[in-house]
Amino acid sequence: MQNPQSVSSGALRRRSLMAAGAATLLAHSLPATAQSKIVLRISSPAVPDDWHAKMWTVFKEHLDKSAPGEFDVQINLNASLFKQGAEPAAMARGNLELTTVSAADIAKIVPEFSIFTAGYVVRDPSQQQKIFNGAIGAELFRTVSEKMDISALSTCYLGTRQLNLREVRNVRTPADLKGIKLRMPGSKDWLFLGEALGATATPLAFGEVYMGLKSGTIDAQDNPLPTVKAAKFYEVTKQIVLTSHLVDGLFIAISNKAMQALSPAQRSKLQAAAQAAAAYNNENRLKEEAQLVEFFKKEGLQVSTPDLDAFHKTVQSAYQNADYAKTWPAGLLERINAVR
Ligand code: KDO
Repeated sequence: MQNPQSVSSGALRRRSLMAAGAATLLAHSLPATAQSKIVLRISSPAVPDDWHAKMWTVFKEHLDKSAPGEFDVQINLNASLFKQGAEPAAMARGNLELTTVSAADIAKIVPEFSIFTAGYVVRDPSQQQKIFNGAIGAELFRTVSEKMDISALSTCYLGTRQLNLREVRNVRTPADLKGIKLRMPGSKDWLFLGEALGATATPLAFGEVYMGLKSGTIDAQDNPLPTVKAAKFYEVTKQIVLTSHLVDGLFIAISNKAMQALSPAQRSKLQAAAQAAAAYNNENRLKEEAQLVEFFKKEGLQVSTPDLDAFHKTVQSAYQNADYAKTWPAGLLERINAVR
């Protein structure tokens, strides 16, 4: 009988080769769920109740149906995996596969994208979809892919940004916001917008806004109405001023490395899932946005409409007079305006 301790190294190699072969055979005969799946890690600062958070479940379910057992979609909300704005860098390092990237995040690396962070440029959600699903989007997303190594899969309407104040104030024109500490997300494009609106822009991460409003370290924040509801900012504020200063969007994006690892069939399934997720977000958000003024009034908030001409003029001239607009490619603003 052979002493197990004295097996030759050749025999050991043969045994481990046989074991590896058996494992491969087993893997091919096992149901797909037991095999290793392609992990898709998603990170978003969105709160679970917001449409651009819920849409990730639509994405996951869509993929589970079209490619059963092929993907392991991991949804991380509330900035629990990466902090807001850190997602593109995490994707570049290979630590994250998917996220929703904002125009401001893109503009940090692709300066011409900052045109979409400027107040009163995009007119409405339908124009926004046409811009990004048309020739302008195709050109800009090519540059984004080259410079950021990520691919935009679909465009989500985040909503139209409005001002939301802790205390009621008579806001007719940007001058009435003088001295107001307006929280903005923490990058230069956002801060420029806050200042252009007439306020004192203060950077703060999304996850800290509720407490900032509650404690009074900030006087106001800006976000689309569905987010004001989902993140419960209405609980700690008394007024909404309908400035409609930014028709905001987010792009579902995947790292090129993750995309390239997929088969052509998997790529098209992923693309379809991202389209379905964005469509779910867009439809529900638009519907809810149209109903929310009534909701906030019932919650006791004052909802007012300022002198929109004054806001348009002041904000637009702030951009024209700044060096800022010089980073926008010649003719891009005119091309955007021509999209109907
Ligand atoms: C925000 O921080 O106000 C903002 O609305 C900015 C967006 O670009 C996006 O990051 C969004 O937060 C988050 O998805 C949370 O809703």
